[in-house]
Amino acid sequence: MELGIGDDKSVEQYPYQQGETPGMAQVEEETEIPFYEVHEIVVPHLGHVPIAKGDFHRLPKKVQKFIAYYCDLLTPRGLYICDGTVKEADEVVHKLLERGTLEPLEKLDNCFICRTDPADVARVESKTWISTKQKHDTEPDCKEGVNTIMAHWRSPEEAKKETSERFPGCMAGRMMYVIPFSMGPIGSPLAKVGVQLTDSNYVLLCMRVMARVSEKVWDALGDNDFVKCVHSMGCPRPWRKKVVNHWPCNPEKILIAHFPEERKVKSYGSGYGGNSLLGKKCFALRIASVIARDEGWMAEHMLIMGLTDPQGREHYLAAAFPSACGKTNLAMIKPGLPGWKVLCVGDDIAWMKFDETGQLFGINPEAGFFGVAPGTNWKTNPNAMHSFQANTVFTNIAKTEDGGYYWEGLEDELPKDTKITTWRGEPFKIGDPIKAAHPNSRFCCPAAQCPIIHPKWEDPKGVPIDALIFGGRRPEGVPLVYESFDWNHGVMVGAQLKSETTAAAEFKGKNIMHDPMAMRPFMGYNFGHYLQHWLNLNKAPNKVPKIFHVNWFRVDKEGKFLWPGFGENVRVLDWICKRVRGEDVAFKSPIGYMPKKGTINLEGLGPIDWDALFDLPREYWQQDCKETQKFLEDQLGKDLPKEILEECKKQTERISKM
Ligand code: GTP
Ligand code: SPV
Ligand code: MN
Repeated sequence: MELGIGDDKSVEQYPYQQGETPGMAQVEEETEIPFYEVHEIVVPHLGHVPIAKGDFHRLPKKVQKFIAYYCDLLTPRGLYICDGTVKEADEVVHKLLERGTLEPLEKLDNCFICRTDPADVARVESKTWISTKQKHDTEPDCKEGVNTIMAHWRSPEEAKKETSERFPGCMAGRMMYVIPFSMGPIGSPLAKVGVQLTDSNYVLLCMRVMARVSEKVWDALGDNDFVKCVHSMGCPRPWRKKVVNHWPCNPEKILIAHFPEERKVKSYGSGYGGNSLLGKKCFALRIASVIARDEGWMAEHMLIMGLTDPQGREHYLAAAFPSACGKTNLAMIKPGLPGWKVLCVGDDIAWMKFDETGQLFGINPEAGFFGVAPGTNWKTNPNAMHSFQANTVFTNIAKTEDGGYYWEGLEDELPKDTKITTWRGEPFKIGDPIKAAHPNSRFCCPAAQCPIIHPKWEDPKGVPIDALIFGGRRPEGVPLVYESFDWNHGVMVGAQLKSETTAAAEFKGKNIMHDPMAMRPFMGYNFGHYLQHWLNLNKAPNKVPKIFHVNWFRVDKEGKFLWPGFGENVRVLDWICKRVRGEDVAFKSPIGYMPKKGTINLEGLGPIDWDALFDLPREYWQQDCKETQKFLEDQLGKDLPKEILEECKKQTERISKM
């Protein structure tokens, strides 16, 4: 039989309906399964799963067992062991173009648009959960009647029930792709290996960009353990539901399940971003945060950048902002001040560890950017624009008649009469009242294409982190920047992080939501234990960095941003670097050290209302402190570290004296 990687013809040979595969429940994942013949895996109870590509017997034994188990359970029509090469990507692209899943962007080099089923456009937080033997390992001891907003727990029994309603037979008639990947430079002491099984070749294309997919991963792995990632679109053949946009998915049954004790992720029903590129949020944050706790390091939702001032002094900063709050933008800003240089190490996730001298080092575990498209233009983020002119997969953006990209934010960079097709395929002209691109449309491009990628971005040791920054979208009350008094206060500042909701998840409307440490959707374990882990890091010989809070999004009475943002944010980073060097540019306020008037360089900016940017409305902060403390007490109950409660009380006290 010819095994095309995307052909739809071989359906009849796979008569099993979902859940009907005979006998599969009798096979345990870790049992020894006999293998013979080079080109077939023989799985008891199923028969032969032909191999379309790759040498199964070359794989580490643990990987062979993992694959064999899931071949048996998921019943794919063939196995495709990926090597991560350009040739492989070209082959997959060709198939996806043929099928209509991808459309070329003729104006660019090797760039494509994918339009998903409009029912599958963002992370689905309500279907994302974590299963551990003990509930308390995942969920804090909330106050009675309160539900946790952080990690959501399922018992092993419930998890088993929910996964076994979905996974058996779910790849019938589809190819199973085996993706070996490294989060972090292959072989770095800070890197970790994962293997993802998926029935989506779009996911394969994006994984190849976002993680390091290569045969070298097998050698780096050897006989060690790896993070097991299983992903299916949940549309076994024959599939009798309507497929929209050549994007088979199963939105009613979406499930993103994490098993940190087994270092495993199982994702079903969605092909979008954080739901399906399992190396990203699922592994590099949820599973990795657990590994980090066990091994004494940190897995955080942070960008990393190197900032060099006109005197040639370089500082490395790591910043945690919730989804769609400006990480990608800040990570690669074009500084609005002459003589400054920004180099990007990572735009979304940081893995950080104190070395034996006590210096914190960080790596970017990813290899690409999965960035928000709307709002990105040659003015706001030219470095991102340069990064996605080639070898990029765009998802849910609009297309111009001449084969270019379009989204909200590019109005001024194209002729007004440009003919555009929206992400839903409708005709569109600039100024029309509908949105051309989905608000969560994304570009997925290699980080190496960023013109300001840091020469050390793949340094196996990482880069030395000098400061940690938290921030969110806070339209009122919160100043442009302040510095925490010390580590414990800084951890409290992170724990009280809030932001307006965004399009990156399924929430509707704009509300201010708590997003502690920018980790609310990405926590892998008990949030109280996580805060304690942070607090515990402040011990000899560790030299903990200073912690700051920024807010680019404060508005005036008309709702206009008070701060120009983007490249001008370097002026705030300049102040932060001064503080890192211990310069006397701050005064003590009730919420932390704030800039002395005039110590942020505003030269050439035009009118800036300093007083409005730094005002601390007393009532607002009284209310905020009360609300924050209640939030933490409700959410964490007995798990609220006493140091954090203490910091809340001290802050309330300081504010009452304002
Ligand atoms: P995720 O990738 O979802 O985690 O988002 P992110 O944190 O990387 O956010 P990103 O940099 O993509 O920015 C999200 C949106 O915020 C975009 O529409 C940006 O144009 C806008 N934005 C980013 N930085 C600024 C800023 O300094 N000021 C203002 N006003 N908007 C900004
Ligand atoms: C986010 O939502 O924070 C993202 C997009 O970066 S996703 O990868 O879908 O999680
Ligand atoms: Mn981003």
